[in-house]
Amino acid sequence: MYWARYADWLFTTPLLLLDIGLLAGASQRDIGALVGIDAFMIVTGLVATLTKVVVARYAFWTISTIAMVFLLYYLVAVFGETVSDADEDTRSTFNALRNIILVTWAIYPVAWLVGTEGLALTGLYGETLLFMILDLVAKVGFGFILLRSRAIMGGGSEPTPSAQETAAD
Ligand SMILES: *C/C=C(C)/C=C/C=C(C)/C=C/C1=C(C)CCCC1(C)C
Repeated sequence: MYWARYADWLFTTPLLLLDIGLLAGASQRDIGALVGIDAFMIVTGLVATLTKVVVARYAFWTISTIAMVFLLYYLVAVFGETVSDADEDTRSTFNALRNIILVTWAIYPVAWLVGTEGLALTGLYGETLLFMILDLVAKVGFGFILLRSRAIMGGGSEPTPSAQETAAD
């Protein structure tokens, strides 16, 4: 059951990062770097889950969480810098997607910690529910914002007010 969760994340989280990276107009190199950190985070998280030695479990959890902090920082700093040249619609979509990632992803290590892999403050049921809600917001909420964006739906070619003025001149 744990395997399925981590296999899912290993494939779906890079897609989310690819989406926001392409939207931001980030370079292949920057997107690749972010996906690399992401894969490292998921794999070290899986090791934390599968390891029997308690100290090692928390050590790998810490390594994975540091990778996540690095990933989120990279997303804000590097992709944020790239998208600053984009039009307003793209920037506001980027900001909404970035905020969803910042808030939901940061809760995953906490959920691991309070769940059955960590301190077992929640039962298996509570933990499963928590991850389900997180996955739902992080993926469906994310997809919804992306679809609403004019930049993605091809409405971005509408002339902007300044372009119309120029045409009228
Ligand atoms: C759709 C699925 C998503 C967005 C999954 C995201 C998962 C994480 C951000 C997991 C992070 C973890 C750590 C930072 C520490 C170790 C345990 C993990 C793997 C739950």
